[in-house]
Amino acid sequence: MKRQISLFIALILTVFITACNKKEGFKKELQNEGYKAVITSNKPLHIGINIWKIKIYSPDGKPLTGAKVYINGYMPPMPGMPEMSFDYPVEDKGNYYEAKVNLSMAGTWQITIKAEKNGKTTTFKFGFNL
Ligand SMILES: [Cu+2]
Repeated sequence: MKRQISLFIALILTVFITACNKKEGFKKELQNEGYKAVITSNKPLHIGINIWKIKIYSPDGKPLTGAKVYINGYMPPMPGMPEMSFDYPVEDKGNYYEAKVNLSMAGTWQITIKAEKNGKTTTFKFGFNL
């Protein structure tokens, strides 16, 4: 009976851990000139609106708060389709920034994040295939 109970608990834990892993979502770290941007999302990259939590750190390691943050999504031209470029809304949430990134279709995306504070602009870039 004890053995059955521990097997049952092991099974529950396995299911739980698997479910958690599936929910892991999306995480990306970017660096430029000592600045760092960490993007996290509850959901993996998907077609539609992706909600990204973006934390930006200055070279001293402290969160870069009160910056003006811009995010652009660019898709190069595809056969039968011109290039596309979108500026996404970004909200300042205090110690992080929240962006609603609408990835409107499958294909190659290039993301540019700009953080501007006190006349200094730092740019982060990355790309992926959706
Ligand atoms: Cu396209």
